[in-house]
Amino acid sequence: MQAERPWADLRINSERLNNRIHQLARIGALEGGGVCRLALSDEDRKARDLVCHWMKQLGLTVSIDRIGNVTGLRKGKTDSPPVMTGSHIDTVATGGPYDGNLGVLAGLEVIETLNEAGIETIHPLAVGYFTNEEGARFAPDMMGSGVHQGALDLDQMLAVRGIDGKTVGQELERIGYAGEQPVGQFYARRYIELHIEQGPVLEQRDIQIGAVTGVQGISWTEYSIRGISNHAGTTPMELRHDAGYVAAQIVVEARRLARDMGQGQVATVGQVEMIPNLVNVIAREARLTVDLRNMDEQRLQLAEKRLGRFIDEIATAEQVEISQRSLARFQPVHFDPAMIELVDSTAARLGLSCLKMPSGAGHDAQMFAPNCPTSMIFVPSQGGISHNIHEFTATHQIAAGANVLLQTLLHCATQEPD
Ligand code: HGY
Ligand code: MN
Ligand code: MN
Repeated sequence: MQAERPWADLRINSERLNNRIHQLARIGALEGGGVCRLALSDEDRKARDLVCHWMKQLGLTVSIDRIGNVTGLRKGKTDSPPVMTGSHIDTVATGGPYDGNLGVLAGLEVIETLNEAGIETIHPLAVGYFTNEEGARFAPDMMGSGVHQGALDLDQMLAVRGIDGKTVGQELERIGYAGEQPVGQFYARRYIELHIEQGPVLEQRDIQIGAVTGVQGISWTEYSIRGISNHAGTTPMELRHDAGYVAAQIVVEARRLARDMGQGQVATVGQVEMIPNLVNVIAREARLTVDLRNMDEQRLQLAEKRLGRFIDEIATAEQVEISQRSLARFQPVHFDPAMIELVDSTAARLGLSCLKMPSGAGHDAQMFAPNCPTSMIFVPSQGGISHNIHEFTATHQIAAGANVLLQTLLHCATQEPD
């Protein structure tokens, strides 16, 4: 039986949370605004050091595992598996101050609020930040949390070579975050993550909180196209084997395919490079990435199949060679119904409007979902934009989300042991 909630009126300190968000955002700050803090970069190291410093200031026991995930643990009356929250502090190269960072810092704000109120919970609480959630420098994304929860293999991930040629293992050593803690053995009693929505839904519907029902499936593939470079002026069109032209065809087809399929199918070509990339040379090679996503696994597989067929056809027509490499492949994830209800009812109790909704973006929470009751709390993104230096969520919206996080974590951490 859930005892009365003596802490029902407890609230976070919004100003303190915002100060931390802006202090952390100064690490990797870009000239015109926004943040560039690629995983395992020097900026990531500085941010890691600062968050570890805050964790220690709050009396948390800090541990670092073998892929650099960092966990701050707050003791409870029992030493049962902790109720956990967290997210990531690495960003894409043109990121904002809230993606990932909000979830980690709101977790610390919850801890500080509980410390100030002198509240001891039955179950321990943990706040974590996970290595390389973005996957922008080293694919796949959700790498650290995937290893943490046993979904990805440690040695394989340490060997991953990034877009600049360095491996994850080398960079972890270089920045001093190759920890001792084993991976794949940390089980949380519950996992709840606060994150910006990064899409337009909450703002368009004027809703304050999202109770996240799951995460769509993700398929990242890199295509390497090999044609024949030749003179731009002397080579008749019918004699060309133009890798650049084939790459462009794939870009157009990815968009066309997604629009044709509808039902939530999305497709993105975010990276294209041509070699030798010169104005008067027919491209000998081209390399591009395709990101396909869908909440339905069957439809995601259909999109992969249709794109694959198209690519085979144009390779034959242009007489080029195309090889491919999977960079990430995660199935859609459904969160725990009771945890979704808890987020929804907590928002209602705080007088906040709430919408149950899936996540278009990948998150560390999806790696916990197979192992423990998990859900997420969304707050609106202004203009629905993210992975963009103009990413913005207002202070009052952040406070609303952090208070829902506070109350859901307290609910879970003060439940009588099963
Ligand atoms: O790609 C994603 O969905 C996340 O930002 N890593
Ligand atoms: Mn994120
Ligand atoms: Mn992101």
